[in-house]
Amino acid sequence: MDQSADRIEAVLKEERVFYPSEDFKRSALLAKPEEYQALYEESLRDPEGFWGRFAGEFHWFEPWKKVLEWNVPYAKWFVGGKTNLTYNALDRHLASRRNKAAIVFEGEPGDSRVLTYHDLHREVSKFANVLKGLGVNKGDRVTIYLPMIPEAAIAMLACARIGAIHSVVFGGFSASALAERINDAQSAVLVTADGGWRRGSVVPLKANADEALASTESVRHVVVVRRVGQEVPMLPGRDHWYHELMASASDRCEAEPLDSEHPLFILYTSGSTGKPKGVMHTTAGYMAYVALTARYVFDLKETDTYFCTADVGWVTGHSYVVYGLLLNGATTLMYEGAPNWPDEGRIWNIIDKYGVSILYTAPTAIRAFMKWGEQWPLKYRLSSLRLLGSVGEPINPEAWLWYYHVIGKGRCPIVDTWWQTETGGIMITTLPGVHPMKPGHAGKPFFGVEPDIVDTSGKTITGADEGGHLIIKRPWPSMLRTVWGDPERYERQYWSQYPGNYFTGDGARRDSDGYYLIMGRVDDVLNVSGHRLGTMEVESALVSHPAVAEAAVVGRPDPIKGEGIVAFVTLKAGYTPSDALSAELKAHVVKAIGAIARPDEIRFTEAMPKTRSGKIMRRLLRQIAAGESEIKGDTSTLEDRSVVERLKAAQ
Ligand code: 6R9
Repeated sequence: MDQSADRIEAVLKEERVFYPSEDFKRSALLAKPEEYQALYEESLRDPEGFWGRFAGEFHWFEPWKKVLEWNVPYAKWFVGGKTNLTYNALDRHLASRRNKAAIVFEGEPGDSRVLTYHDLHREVSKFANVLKGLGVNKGDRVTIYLPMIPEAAIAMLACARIGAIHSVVFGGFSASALAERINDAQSAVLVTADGGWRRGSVVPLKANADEALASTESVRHVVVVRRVGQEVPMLPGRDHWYHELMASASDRCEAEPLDSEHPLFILYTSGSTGKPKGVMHTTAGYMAYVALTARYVFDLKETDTYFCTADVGWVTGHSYVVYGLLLNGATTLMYEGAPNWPDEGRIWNIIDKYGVSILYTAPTAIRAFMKWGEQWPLKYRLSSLRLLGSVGEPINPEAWLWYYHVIGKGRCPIVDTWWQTETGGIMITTLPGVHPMKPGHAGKPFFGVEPDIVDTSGKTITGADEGGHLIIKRPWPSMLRTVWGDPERYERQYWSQYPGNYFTGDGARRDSDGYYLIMGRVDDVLNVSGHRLGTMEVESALVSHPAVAEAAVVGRPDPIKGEGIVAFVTLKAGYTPSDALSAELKAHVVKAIGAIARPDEIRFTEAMPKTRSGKIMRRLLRQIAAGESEIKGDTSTLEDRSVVERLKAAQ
């Protein structure tokens, strides 16, 4: 197989199409385009019938009276119903899956635990009683600041069991970011750990928590999980060891019947302004949507072992490490640490060790794997894999093809899933047994999702392959309900630009087959001499050059062209920056896309400023590219500040 020819061709034309194998289709839950089409059409024609039918699979304490009530921009799903997400994710499975693995855990140091549905049900019930014992009531907020350990899922589920609202804060966030989120949610309880493992060192979670708590007032109790075994100060009366509280907690706690629209969680995400938004999701609609998407997008089978590398601190971890999988009675694998610890083969080692059948990861990770080299995955047995997924950012065809060939060995379909914290679940993707795949294209809308591409006046763009704003034209069950404590921001941010439609903030194009290609955040779309150009398209071109490991392209104000293109580039080992290489890369982009995409400047850098979830912070690069001396806006999600300092110093 000639991969490099694949790559170049895909970037130049993006016309290659890959089909799911007959083997995959034979056992797929959905394998016929007509089936998808019929279900999709039904979901738009009769959303109440469609969603009512699927939600009917769940246990309800009281049936709903109406499937959907839509008062723009406020939706209520399964109005009047009472249910409990954990009843459906745990209790419901005890009869048939009691001793099936619910969570398989691999710690960074190599320790391992398996929790069956029976175990998880018991632990969640106990921790729910612990929370009650600490005075947590229905509707109270609980902040969870934990490593990727089973207790994170247990704490989330325990909240959901009693109707407390969890706010998970990624363990990589700093004390001040944690404090800001605790204050915004006014959390009554904080669940944390003595620390977590990351590249062999301890992340001092309890120390960060203590620092955060110095500037918060709402937290009455702190529960501390012992993970790393380090001495940490415990404040009498406020701080409690998890294992001590659990030792005396009853393992019986009935799931609380909750209104369909009872808040389930708040999750903070960066917006265009400095202050993170508390995206709020509710119970029943979220439950129905994440369960159905997990089932069909990942083609879940009883025998699957599913591994998503996202942290529970992000929405992907909420919906597709924990909730969507457990609702389907599946086995979900949690890994605590870094993908390159103790070496660059760790992810492949885990897949081999547990016989993982579905892998869901992010393009940024895939590009890191590429950079580390094929020798790592080649060392392990990956034959258990049958399906691959990608999420979080546009995947460049080169990474897609590497994933497909080197990891999937050309056997495994790839689902490139577009969605957002705000959407709760996957919105645009191919279904693995149904749709041909086009590298770089996310694909088709999921059931119940009606996207459109519009120009800034809100008019539908009908031409194929013409860029515009991606909007969603009707409510779907797992859409955010509000921004916590700021309904005005909710209305302004998502519903004011195209009244009656949800504005995603992303740019996209639709091809003649109805496949969506996500171009990136609208603020990442360049307008060069009146031509619309996705930063990602230029980046794809750059990374298809053998010297380039990663590229981030931003616009820079230009008096003549409107915007000029600055490309930040990291090189693969063995290459050094030079004027000649810079010229070569520019020519390479021109060859891949056209002269309009020629970067005005290539800036070589050793590292990109990234969020802790691995997204390149282009907002910062734009400011650096524009030569601004002060970096403005929220930098609390930045993984390594020194990267920005070095980039500025290199001006
Ligand atoms: C799930 C998640 C949302 C933003 C979104 C878009 C980008 C996510 C993508 C993708 C292209 C995909 N994004 N998935 N872009 N293709 N498959 O990542 O949520 O952290 O809120 O980010 O990520 O720009 O608007 P979140």
